[in-house]
Amino acid sequence: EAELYTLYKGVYLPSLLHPQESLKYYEDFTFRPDDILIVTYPKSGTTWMQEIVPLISSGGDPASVETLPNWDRVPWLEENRACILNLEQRPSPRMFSTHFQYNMMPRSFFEVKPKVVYVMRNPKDVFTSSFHYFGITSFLVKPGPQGEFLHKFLNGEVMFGSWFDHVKSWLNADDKEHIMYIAYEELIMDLKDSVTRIAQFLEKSLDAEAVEKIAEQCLFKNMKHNKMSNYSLVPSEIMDQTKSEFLRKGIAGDWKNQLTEAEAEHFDAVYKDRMKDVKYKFVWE
Ligand code: PPS
Repeated sequence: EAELYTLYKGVYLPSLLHPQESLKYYEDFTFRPDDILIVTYPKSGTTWMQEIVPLISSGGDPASVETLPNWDRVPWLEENRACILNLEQRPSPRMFSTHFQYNMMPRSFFEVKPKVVYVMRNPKDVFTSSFHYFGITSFLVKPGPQGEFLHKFLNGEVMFGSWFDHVKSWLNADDKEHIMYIAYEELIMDLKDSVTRIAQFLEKSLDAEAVEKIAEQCLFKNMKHNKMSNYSLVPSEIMDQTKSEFLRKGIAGDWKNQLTEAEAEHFDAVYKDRMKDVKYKFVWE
Protein backbone atom coordinates (compact mmCIF):
# COMPACT_ATOMS: atom_id res chain seq x y z
CA GLU A 1 0.00 0.00 0.00
CA ALA A 2 2.77 2.42 0.89
CA GLU A 3 4.02 2.57 -2.72
CA LEU A 4 0.62 3.71 -3.93
CA TYR A 5 1.45 7.21 -2.74
CA THR A 6 4.36 9.59 -3.27
CA LEU A 7 4.92 12.29 -0.68
CA TYR A 8 5.33 15.61 -2.52
CA LYS A 9 5.69 18.92 -0.64
CA GLY A 10 3.94 17.36 2.35
CA VAL A 11 0.95 15.87 0.51
CA TYR A 12 0.22 12.39 -0.77
CA LEU A 13 -0.09 11.94 -4.52
CA PRO A 14 -1.06 8.72 -6.30
CA SER A 15 2.32 7.50 -7.62
CA LEU A 16 0.74 5.98 -10.74
CA LEU A 17 -0.35 9.38 -12.03
CA HIS A 18 2.51 11.52 -10.74
CA PRO A 19 5.95 10.09 -11.52
CA GLN A 20 8.93 12.35 -10.76
CA GLU A 21 9.23 13.49 -14.37
CA SER A 22 5.64 14.79 -14.32
CA LEU A 23 6.31 16.79 -11.19
CA LYS A 24 9.45 18.20 -12.77
CA TYR A 25 7.47 19.10 -15.90
CA TYR A 26 4.92 20.80 -13.66
CA GLU A 27 7.50 22.83 -11.79
CA ASP A 28 9.04 24.09 -15.05
CA PHE A 29 5.73 24.77 -16.77
CA THR A 30 5.36 28.18 -18.43
CA PHE A 31 1.92 29.79 -18.38
CA ARG A 32 0.47 32.23 -20.89
CA PRO A 33 -1.57 35.21 -19.65
CA ASP A 34 -4.70 33.88 -21.40
CA ASP A 35 -4.50 30.37 -19.94
CA ILE A 36 -7.48 29.29 -17.84
CA LEU A 37 -6.86 27.13 -14.82
CA ILE A 38 -9.52 25.09 -13.00
CA VAL A 39 -8.38 24.53 -9.43
CA THR A 40 -10.08 22.15 -7.03
CA TYR A 41 -9.55 19.93 -4.05
CA PRO A 42 -10.51 16.47 -5.43
CA LYS A 43 -14.23 15.64 -5.58
CA SER A 44 -15.29 19.29 -5.50
CA GLY A 45 -16.58 19.74 -9.05
CA THR A 46 -13.54 19.33 -11.31
CA THR A 47 -15.24 17.21 -13.97
CA TRP A 48 -18.23 19.52 -14.01
CA MET A 49 -15.99 22.54 -14.58
CA GLN A 50 -14.00 20.61 -17.23
CA GLU A 51 -17.32 20.52 -19.14
CA ILE A 52 -18.46 24.07 -18.39
CA VAL A 53 -15.28 26.02 -19.16
CA PRO A 54 -14.56 24.51 -22.62
CA LEU A 55 -18.19 25.07 -23.59
CA ILE A 56 -18.01 28.70 -22.50
CA SER A 57 -14.76 29.10 -24.38
CA SER A 58 -16.26 27.65 -27.58
CA GLY A 59 -19.45 29.71 -27.26
CA GLY A 60 -21.48 26.54 -26.73
CA ASP A 61 -19.96 24.46 -29.54
CA PRO A 62 -19.90 20.94 -28.06
CA ALA A 63 -17.16 19.57 -30.37
CA SER A 64 -14.42 19.38 -27.73
CA VAL A 65 -16.60 17.94 -24.95
CA GLU A 66 -17.93 15.30 -27.34
CA THR A 67 -14.62 14.22 -28.80
CA LEU A 68 -11.96 14.70 -26.11
CA PRO A 69 -11.91 12.92 -22.75
CA ASN A 70 -11.99 15.46 -19.92
CA TRP A 71 -8.39 14.60 -18.96
CA ASP A 72 -7.15 15.66 -22.42
CA ARG A 73 -9.63 18.51 -22.83
CA VAL A 74 -8.60 20.25 -19.59
CA PRO A 75 -5.55 18.24 -18.51
CA TRP A 76 -4.15 18.18 -15.00
CA LEU A 77 -0.77 19.88 -15.17
CA GLU A 78 0.70 17.68 -12.44
CA GLU A 79 -0.34 14.39 -14.08
CA ASN A 80 1.74 12.12 -16.29
CA ARG A 81 -0.34 12.87 -19.40
CA ALA A 82 0.64 16.56 -19.30
CA CYS A 83 4.13 15.65 -20.53
CA ILE A 84 2.87 13.89 -23.65
CA LEU A 85 0.06 16.21 -24.72
CA ASN A 86 2.28 18.83 -26.30
CA LEU A 87 0.67 21.59 -24.29
CA GLU A 88 3.24 24.10 -25.56
CA GLN A 89 1.71 23.77 -29.04
CA ARG A 90 -1.91 24.20 -27.99
CA PRO A 91 -3.70 27.28 -29.29
CA SER A 92 -4.90 29.89 -26.81
CA PRO A 93 -6.86 29.94 -24.66
CA ARG A 94 -5.41 26.78 -23.16
CA MET A 95 -7.35 25.18 -20.32
CA PHE A 96 -5.79 23.21 -17.49
CA SER A 97 -6.74 21.64 -14.19
CA THR A 98 -4.82 21.23 -10.99
CA HIS A 99 -5.54 19.80 -7.56
CA PHE A 100 -2.56 21.55 -5.99
CA GLN A 101 -2.62 24.05 -3.15
CA TYR A 102 -1.71 27.68 -3.86
CA ASN A 103 1.75 27.39 -2.35
CA MET A 104 2.48 24.43 -4.67
CA MET A 105 1.96 26.39 -7.88
CA PRO A 106 4.95 26.63 -10.20
CA ARG A 107 7.04 29.81 -10.37
CA SER A 108 5.54 30.89 -13.72
CA PHE A 109 2.06 30.98 -12.19
CA PHE A 110 3.00 33.81 -9.84
CA GLU A 111 4.65 35.77 -12.65
CA VAL A 112 2.00 35.32 -15.35
CA LYS A 113 -1.15 35.22 -13.17
CA PRO A 114 -3.44 33.27 -15.52
CA LYS A 115 -7.16 33.25 -14.74
CA VAL A 116 -8.18 30.73 -12.09
CA VAL A 117 -11.64 29.29 -11.47
CA TYR A 118 -11.45 27.89 -7.94
CA VAL A 119 -14.29 25.47 -7.19
CA MET A 120 -15.01 24.47 -3.62
CA ARG A 121 -17.61 22.19 -2.09
CA ASN A 122 -19.03 21.45 1.36
CA PRO A 123 -16.25 19.30 2.84
CA LYS A 124 -18.74 16.83 4.30
CA ASP A 125 -19.91 16.13 0.75
CA VAL A 126 -16.30 16.04 -0.45
CA PHE A 127 -15.69 13.43 2.23
CA THR A 128 -18.75 11.44 1.14
CA SER A 129 -17.80 11.55 -2.53
CA SER A 130 -14.18 10.64 -1.69
CA PHE A 131 -15.24 7.69 0.46
CA HIS A 132 -16.99 6.10 -2.50
CA TYR A 133 -14.33 7.10 -5.03
CA PHE A 134 -11.38 5.77 -3.00
CA GLY A 135 -13.24 2.45 -2.83
CA ILE A 136 -13.41 1.99 -6.61
CA THR A 137 -10.00 3.28 -7.69
CA SER A 138 -6.97 0.98 -7.82
CA PHE A 139 -4.33 3.74 -7.52
CA LEU A 140 -5.68 5.01 -4.18
CA VAL A 141 -5.33 3.45 -0.74
CA LYS A 142 -8.67 1.79 0.06
CA PRO A 143 -10.73 3.92 2.44
CA GLY A 144 -11.25 1.18 5.02
CA PRO A 145 -14.07 1.57 7.54
CA GLN A 146 -15.83 4.93 7.39
CA GLY A 147 -14.59 6.10 10.80
CA GLU A 148 -11.01 5.37 9.83
CA PHE A 149 -11.35 7.23 6.53
CA LEU A 150 -12.92 10.19 8.32
CA HIS A 151 -9.90 10.37 10.59
CA LYS A 152 -7.55 10.27 7.60
CA PHE A 153 -9.59 12.84 5.66
CA LEU A 154 -9.68 15.32 8.54
CA ASN A 155 -5.93 14.86 9.04
CA GLY A 156 -5.13 15.30 5.35
CA GLU A 157 -3.80 11.74 5.05
CA VAL A 158 -5.46 11.34 1.66
CA MET A 159 -4.47 12.26 -1.89
CA PHE A 160 -3.69 15.99 -2.26
CA GLY A 161 -3.61 16.51 1.48
CA SER A 162 -5.98 18.39 3.70
CA TRP A 163 -9.18 20.01 2.44
CA PHE A 164 -8.69 22.75 5.04
CA ASP A 165 -5.15 23.55 3.90
CA HIS A 166 -6.26 23.56 0.26
CA VAL A 167 -9.17 25.93 0.65
CA LYS A 168 -7.32 28.23 3.02
CA SER A 169 -4.28 28.40 0.75
CA TRP A 170 -6.39 29.57 -2.20
CA LEU A 171 -8.54 31.95 -0.16
CA ASN A 172 -5.34 33.54 1.13
CA ALA A 173 -3.83 34.00 -2.34
CA ASP A 174 -1.74 37.17 -2.61
CA ASP A 175 -3.45 38.48 -5.70
CA LYS A 176 -7.14 37.57 -5.98
CA GLU A 177 -7.87 39.72 -9.06
CA HIS A 178 -7.30 36.77 -11.37
CA ILE A 179 -9.15 34.22 -9.22
CA MET A 180 -12.88 33.48 -9.27
CA TYR A 181 -14.21 31.57 -6.28
CA ILE A 182 -17.34 29.52 -6.86
CA ALA A 183 -19.00 26.73 -4.91
CA TYR A 184 -20.31 23.43 -6.24
CA GLU A 185 -23.51 24.30 -4.37
CA GLU A 186 -23.92 27.48 -6.45
CA LEU A 187 -23.73 25.39 -9.63
CA ILE A 188 -26.39 23.10 -8.15
CA MET A 189 -28.63 26.03 -7.14
CA ASP A 190 -28.47 27.95 -10.41
CA LEU A 191 -26.41 26.52 -13.23
CA LYS A 192 -27.38 29.16 -15.81
CA ASP A 193 -26.47 32.01 -13.47
CA SER A 194 -23.18 30.26 -12.67
CA VAL A 195 -22.36 29.80 -16.36
CA THR A 196 -23.13 33.48 -16.95
CA ARG A 197 -20.86 34.60 -14.11
CA ILE A 198 -18.01 32.31 -15.15
CA ALA A 199 -18.31 33.60 -18.73
CA GLN A 200 -18.14 37.20 -17.44
CA PHE A 201 -15.04 36.39 -15.45
CA LEU A 202 -13.47 34.77 -18.52
CA GLU A 203 -14.48 37.84 -20.59
CA LYS A 204 -16.45 35.73 -23.02
CA SER A 205 -19.78 37.14 -24.14
CA LEU A 206 -22.57 34.60 -24.46
CA ASP A 207 -26.15 35.20 -25.54
CA ALA A 208 -29.04 33.72 -23.56
CA GLU A 209 -29.40 30.86 -26.01
CA ALA A 210 -25.77 29.81 -25.62
CA VAL A 211 -26.03 29.94 -21.81
CA GLU A 212 -29.15 27.78 -22.00
CA LYS A 213 -27.44 25.26 -24.27
CA ILE A 214 -24.31 25.05 -22.10
CA ALA A 215 -26.29 24.58 -18.89
CA GLU A 216 -28.32 21.81 -20.54
CA GLN A 217 -25.18 19.99 -21.75
CA CYS A 218 -23.69 20.20 -18.23
CA LEU A 219 -26.66 18.75 -16.36
CA PHE A 220 -25.68 15.73 -14.29
CA LYS A 221 -28.01 13.42 -16.25
CA ASN A 222 -26.55 14.56 -19.56
CA MET A 223 -22.93 14.37 -18.48
CA LYS A 224 -23.59 10.87 -17.22
CA HIS A 225 -24.23 9.86 -20.84
CA ASN A 226 -21.20 11.63 -22.25
CA LYS A 227 -18.51 8.96 -22.44
CA MET A 228 -15.89 11.71 -22.75
CA SER A 229 -16.85 12.91 -19.27
CA ASN A 230 -18.17 9.92 -17.32
CA TYR A 231 -14.87 8.02 -16.97
CA SER A 232 -16.26 4.97 -18.80
CA LEU A 233 -13.10 5.07 -20.97
CA VAL A 234 -11.02 4.12 -17.92
CA PRO A 235 -10.46 0.35 -17.71
CA SER A 236 -12.42 -1.35 -14.91
CA GLU A 237 -9.20 -2.67 -13.30
CA ILE A 238 -8.32 0.96 -12.59
CA MET A 239 -11.79 2.25 -11.80
CA ASP A 240 -14.55 -0.21 -11.01
CA GLN A 241 -17.72 1.70 -11.72
CA THR A 242 -19.91 -1.32 -11.09
CA LYS A 243 -19.46 -0.60 -7.36
CA SER A 244 -20.04 3.14 -7.50
CA GLU A 245 -20.14 5.39 -10.53
CA PHE A 246 -17.75 8.30 -10.95
CA LEU A 247 -20.75 10.54 -11.59
CA ARG A 248 -22.34 9.08 -8.50
CA LYS A 249 -25.20 11.26 -7.20
CA GLY A 250 -24.35 14.84 -8.11
CA ILE A 251 -26.26 16.48 -5.27
CA ALA A 252 -25.56 18.78 -2.33
CA GLY A 253 -26.06 17.39 1.17
CA ASP A 254 -25.54 13.67 0.58
CA TRP A 255 -23.35 13.66 3.73
CA LYS A 256 -26.61 13.43 5.65
CA ASN A 257 -27.01 9.91 4.25
CA GLN A 258 -23.40 8.99 4.97
CA LEU A 259 -22.22 10.39 8.30
CA THR A 260 -23.56 9.28 11.65
CA GLU A 261 -24.71 12.03 13.98
CA ALA A 262 -21.55 11.66 16.04
CA GLU A 263 -19.33 11.77 12.94
CA ALA A 264 -21.09 14.91 11.68
CA GLU A 265 -20.64 16.58 15.07
CA HIS A 266 -16.98 15.68 15.15
CA PHE A 267 -16.56 16.97 11.59
CA ASP A 268 -18.20 20.27 12.54
CA ALA A 269 -15.96 20.67 15.58
CA VAL A 270 -12.81 20.11 13.53
CA TYR A 271 -14.16 22.44 10.81
CA LYS A 272 -14.88 25.18 13.34
CA ASP A 273 -11.39 24.95 14.72
CA ARG A 274 -9.55 24.72 11.39
CA MET A 275 -11.63 27.49 9.78
CA LYS A 276 -11.77 29.90 12.71
CA ASP A 277 -9.45 32.44 11.10
CA VAL A 278 -11.24 32.36 7.72
CA LYS A 279 -13.42 35.38 6.92
CA TYR A 280 -14.98 33.97 3.72
CA LYS A 281 -18.72 33.24 3.87
CA PHE A 282 -19.29 29.79 2.37
CA VAL A 283 -22.71 29.01 0.89
CA TRP A 284 -22.98 25.75 2.84
CA GLU A 285 -22.53 27.42 6.24
S1 PPS B 1 -12.13 14.42 -9.30
O1 PPS B 1 -11.81 12.97 -9.15
O2 PPS B 1 -11.43 15.24 -8.30
O3 PPS B 1 -11.91 14.90 -10.67
O4 PPS B 1 -13.70 14.52 -8.97
P1 PPS B 1 -14.63 15.81 -9.19
O5 PPS B 1 -15.06 15.86 -10.60
O6 PPS B 1 -14.00 17.02 -8.61
O7 PPS B 1 -15.87 15.46 -8.27
C1 PPS B 1 -16.77 14.43 -8.56
C2 PPS B 1 -18.11 14.81 -7.96
O8 PPS B 1 -18.73 15.83 -8.78
C3 PPS B 1 -20.01 15.35 -9.18
N1 PPS B 1 -20.39 15.89 -10.49
C4 PPS B 1 -21.54 16.57 -10.71
N2 PPS B 1 -22.52 16.94 -9.86
C5 PPS B 1 -23.57 17.59 -10.40
N3 PPS B 1 -23.70 17.87 -11.71
C6 PPS B 1 -22.74 17.52 -12.59
N4 PPS B 1 -22.90 17.80 -13.89
C7 PPS B 1 -21.59 16.84 -12.09
N5 PPS B 1 -20.46 16.33 -12.66
C8 PPS B 1 -19.75 15.76 -11.67
C9 PPS B 1 -19.83 13.84 -9.19
O9 PPS B 1 -21.07 13.19 -9.25
C10 PPS B 1 -19.07 13.64 -7.89
O10 PPS B 1 -19.87 13.88 -6.73
P2 PPS B 1 -20.70 12.71 -5.97
O11 PPS B 1 -21.19 13.38 -4.72
O12 PPS B 1 -19.78 11.60 -5.69
O13 PPS B 1 -21.83 12.36 -6.88
